[in-house]
Amino acid sequence: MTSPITTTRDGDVLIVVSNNPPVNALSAAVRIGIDAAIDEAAGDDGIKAVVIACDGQTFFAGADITEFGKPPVEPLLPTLVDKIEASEKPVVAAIHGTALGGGCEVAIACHYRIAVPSAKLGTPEVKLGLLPGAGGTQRLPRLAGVELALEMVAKGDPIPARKAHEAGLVDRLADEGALRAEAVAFAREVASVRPLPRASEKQAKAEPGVFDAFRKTNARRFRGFDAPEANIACVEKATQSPYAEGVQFERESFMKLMFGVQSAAQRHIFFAERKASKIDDIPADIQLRDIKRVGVIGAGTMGGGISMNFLSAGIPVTIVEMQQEALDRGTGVMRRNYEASAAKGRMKPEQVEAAMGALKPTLALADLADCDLIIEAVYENMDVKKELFGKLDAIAKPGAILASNTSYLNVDEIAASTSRPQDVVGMHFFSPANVMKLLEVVRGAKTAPDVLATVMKLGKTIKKVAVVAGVCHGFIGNRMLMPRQVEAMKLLMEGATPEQIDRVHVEFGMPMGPFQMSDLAGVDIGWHRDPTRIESIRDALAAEKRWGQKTQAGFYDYDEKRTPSPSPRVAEIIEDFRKQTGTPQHEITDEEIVERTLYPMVNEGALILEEGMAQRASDIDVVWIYGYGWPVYRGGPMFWADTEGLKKIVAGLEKHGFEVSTLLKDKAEKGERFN
Ligand code: T1G
Repeated sequence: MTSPITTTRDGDVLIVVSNNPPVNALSAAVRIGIDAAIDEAAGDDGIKAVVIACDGQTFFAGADITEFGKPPVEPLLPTLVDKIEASEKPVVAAIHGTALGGGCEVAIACHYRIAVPSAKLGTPEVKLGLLPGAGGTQRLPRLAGVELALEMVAKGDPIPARKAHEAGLVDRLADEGALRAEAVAFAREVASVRPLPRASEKQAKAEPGVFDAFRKTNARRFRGFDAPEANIACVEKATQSPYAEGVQFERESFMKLMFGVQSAAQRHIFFAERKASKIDDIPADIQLRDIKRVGVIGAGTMGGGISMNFLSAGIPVTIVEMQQEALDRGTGVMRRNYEASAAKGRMKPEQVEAAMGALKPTLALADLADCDLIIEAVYENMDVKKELFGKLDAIAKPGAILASNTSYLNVDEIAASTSRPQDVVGMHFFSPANVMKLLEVVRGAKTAPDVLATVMKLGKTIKKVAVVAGVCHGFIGNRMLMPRQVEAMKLLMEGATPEQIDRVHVEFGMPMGPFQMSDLAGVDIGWHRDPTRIESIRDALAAEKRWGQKTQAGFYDYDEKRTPSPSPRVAEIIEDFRKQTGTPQHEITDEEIVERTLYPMVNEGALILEEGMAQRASDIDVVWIYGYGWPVYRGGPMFWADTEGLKKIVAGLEKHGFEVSTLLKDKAEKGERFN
């Protein structure tokens, strides 16, 4: 098999190039090739310097994650990077694209680094539940300083080459398109400079208290995760010990994380997110429809947020409202959102103008006639949606895709109100639509393959994580939310408090519990709006305008800063219902709350798989990570069930009288996993 590494000579400079698509992952073959090239340089007096570069979209984007868990193949990356640094001839890294993880570690083991301005350097291992395991936590603080090293390894976000250059992580910036030539010239320039600059020989100095201050500042962000603290401890070690000791500590810390559940969960989600974009029964090279202009109906919170996704991706939008006042309000909110992003430095002012300039507000539905995709975000009522789609059928051009943003209604029924059901699909955005990454793409019975593939690809274009869902009540996410909410209400009736149930969920790692979520979304959502009809605790709250945060009272009381506190009035309402219904009370443990609110979600997920409403268990995990904030270090409901053990899940469900799905029971009996 040909090596992905080739070497060529440019005079006295050896150029080592990796061609290992798609991201030049540092596979065994790449490592072996680089190792041989370093030997070649060492053994040839005619070679005075070395350049390491990559073909394709990027410099090495990290260790090859697909090799994790397999028998290691020499040379391991830590060995290789030390060998590069130990070279007696200068080695120059020529960086384009994203030098990430092991790729960044190769770069900082080189004596010099030259990069194009569009390049980025990063150590995202923490996002995989890991840490840079090839000397990165020891070289980075020595090369770029402790503060920047902490930001890079503990948060995992890449930095632009210019910032790296300012920090001394990159020695020189090259012109875009001239990287290879400038790298060779640079190598020739430094060929005889001695001593060779070796990061591991530098000192990493820290201001007193810098580590604890960093921990304190980021405590909320790191809550529940193992890897951030492990990264911080390694950088701290780099300021206290020589490189050899520090890298040993790093290695031990890396192995502990690698074999822990959290990293397995986070690596699972890394691949699951990418797998979700694939549609099993549609060829990847299917001809897609061209989406040049998008129409959005409704300029409310959802319609405005949906529109921003396309405008930010450079796709013009025609947005329709029924009243001028609502249209103006909606477009005003969009502008304010963009301006807020610009104020935070996330956008340039000219980008705000470009986005708003590509927006065409109108009161006329007929103005959607030139749109290639029309998304409705109107009132969540089947009759309203069917009437609207009937009108769209007459207005939209042939081949236009008609999408509903419904969060649980039957897309087939909506499609049937048109003469083109093959062009109808669901696009369920999560609120706020311009922020939440999840997009459930609901495949109708008659949705054409190219329509589905087009919308899934468009999801990636607008930086969403798109997941295919089947037509069922609530699709994937909301369908699994329902049993959780039903059981949470039952637990209230039987003796638990909203605070206890929410605490269990927050301690589990959720951003908030069921009742905090209700108060945020609105206790009155789906309420029949008749204050005299009180058939549940929720009706009683809604009847007293305890609609949640928006009325400073819901399941909790809220102060002007929306800080929640337990509500004596809610306790009374719950007590009244317990008495009225004569519900038997019992001491409810945290474990029972987990078994009765989280296990039924797994059961519903299994039913979703049984019915073919999701393509794969990992898609369900992706939905809950990106749509509801399930802690990524637990890998999603189905991955978590695997780690709990399906037998334990089945036993817990049966203990509480739930009917266990066939698929879940079968897998438990056979000792199988969902993922
Ligand atoms: N190893 C193996 N495959 C990888 C990979 C990697 N590091 N990175 C990406 N892929 C695959 C990915 O699964 C997909 O496959 C295809 O490449 C395109 O990826 C010792 C231990 C580089 C910014 O965490 O962030 O180094 O679905 O769709 O949008 O200290 O990929 O086509 O079959 O994401 O252009 C650290 C992870 C590893 C970087 C490109 N590195 N990758 O984004 O393409 S651990 C990372 C990314 C490590 C050392 C430690 C992104 C990207 P398929 P893509 P993209």
